[in-house]
Amino acid sequence: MPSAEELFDKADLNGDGSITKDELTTALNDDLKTNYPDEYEEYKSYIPTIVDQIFGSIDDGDGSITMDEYKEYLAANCTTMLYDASN
Ligand SMILES: [Ca+2]
Repeated sequence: MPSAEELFDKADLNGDGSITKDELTTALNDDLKTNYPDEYEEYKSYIPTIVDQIFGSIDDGDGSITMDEYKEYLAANCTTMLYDASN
């Protein structure tokens, strides 16, 4: 199980410390092809929607996700998940 930081590094294709929509799209395509080769053709049409949802949740509006934004998102969502699980 890769850590959150490893996933971020994997998606940050040019290594500049932020993830653009193009980089996230490419990373999701690669991940889908590698892990779900049989479902890839079926699922790939959903990728733009997933990318838009992730950017809608994380991005502050500049079109790229930084490691700080990403960690804040994970931290906020972990808290929500723990809260939901404990109630
Ligand atoms: Ca980048």
